[in-house]
Amino acid sequence: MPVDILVGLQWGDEGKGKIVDVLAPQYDVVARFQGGPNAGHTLEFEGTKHVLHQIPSGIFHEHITNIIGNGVVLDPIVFRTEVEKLTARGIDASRNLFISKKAQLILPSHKSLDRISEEALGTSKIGSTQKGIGPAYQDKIGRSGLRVGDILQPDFQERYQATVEKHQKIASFYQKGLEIEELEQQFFSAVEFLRTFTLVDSEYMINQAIKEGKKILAEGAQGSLLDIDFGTYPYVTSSNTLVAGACTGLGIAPRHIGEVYGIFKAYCTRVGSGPFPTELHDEVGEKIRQAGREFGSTTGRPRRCGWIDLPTLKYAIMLNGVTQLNMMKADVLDDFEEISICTHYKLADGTVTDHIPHDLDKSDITPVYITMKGWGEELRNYESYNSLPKALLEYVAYLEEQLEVSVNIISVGPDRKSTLVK
Ligand code: 2SA
Ligand code: MG
Repeated sequence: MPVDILVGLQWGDEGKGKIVDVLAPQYDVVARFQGGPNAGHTLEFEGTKHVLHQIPSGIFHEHITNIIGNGVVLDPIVFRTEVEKLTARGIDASRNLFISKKAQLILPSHKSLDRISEEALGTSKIGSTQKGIGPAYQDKIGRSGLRVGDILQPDFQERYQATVEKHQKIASFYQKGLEIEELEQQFFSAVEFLRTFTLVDSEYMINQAIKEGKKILAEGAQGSLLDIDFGTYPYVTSSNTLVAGACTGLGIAPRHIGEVYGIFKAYCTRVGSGPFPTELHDEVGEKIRQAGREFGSTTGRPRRCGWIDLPTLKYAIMLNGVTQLNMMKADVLDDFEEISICTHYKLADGTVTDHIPHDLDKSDITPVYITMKGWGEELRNYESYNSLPKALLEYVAYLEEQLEVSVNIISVGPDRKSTLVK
């Protein structure tokens, strides 16, 4: 049985958590392959809102095996809080959650270094979530990271100390001290808590599941334009958010990949710094932010808002090999007379292109738009895809023609039932 992969096609917050939740019941396994507590997957059902950061979105279904893969950076303190929040809602995460021994640990000093290095960048800061993601992946690639499996070793404490000493030196390079005293105690108590979970060689587990014909869904975090290689570098996260990341982040061979779900919003948002060609700095942007409740689920930061951007969407679809598209939050545009779509970029020298310049962060580009009529009515109560207002179906048909992939799901509201399938 092939492994299906779900990825965000923009800068994160496309509504991946909601789609995973809708798709989850069909799967036996849901796995996270990259990122860590910088993710915030919001699921809404039965009138309550749940935000998951590191735990896969299949956790609400008892029959699903949830795996935190080797490509993830795991913060034990955040993990503990997440598990406890689930427990308070009557969900025992330990029954169906497995964690790779090869996942990297985020230490309190990584979080401190994240803050210190962002501060040092001043106005050119990345706008990171300050969860320690960058420093933890630096240690992974620098071959000095501590992994989840290390907590089972007798020398864990010593290795921890040696790592913190190294981090201390980095901090002093910035003429700062690490601020970790308060967190250290919490960290070690959370590590004890983590030990009570099932730590596994998840690559064996996943490949065994493939062999047994189990249905597996790999759940991406952040978005394609935040990918360390292909995103809007340096304003990116520190992992491969693309489909390729699922291969290395779980130990899946490319030939096992099946369906690739590409999730995007009917408009576009971004948190943190970095280029965003279609960003709206006016009241239209503000209207989208309010209607879409566009505030970060991890940090609460207001998200930057703008129109949909076809050049970046085409790029993300190409890099991921998307087989079907899911369009989220269409209802946010209910109240707009006209909707704009960026089809191309006009470069400083007058060239019109739909390719993404490698130096998007420095280039002076002007989006080229077409406009379409809005539907001007509330979508929330629609119950079937084909009965949706004509103007919306025309908008979607235009996207399908340009993107050359079918839009199989349109989401018209936050609830599970507002997810309309073609
Ligand atoms: P980091 O913390 O090192 O990964 O930050 C690097 C850049 O990546 C962006 N980033 C995100 N963008 C959108 N959503 C993310 N997750 C949270 C959510 C965000 C939140 O799902 O709501 O609550 O603010 C996410 N994670 C990382 C980040 O803004 C930097 O631009
Ligand atoms: Mg999010």
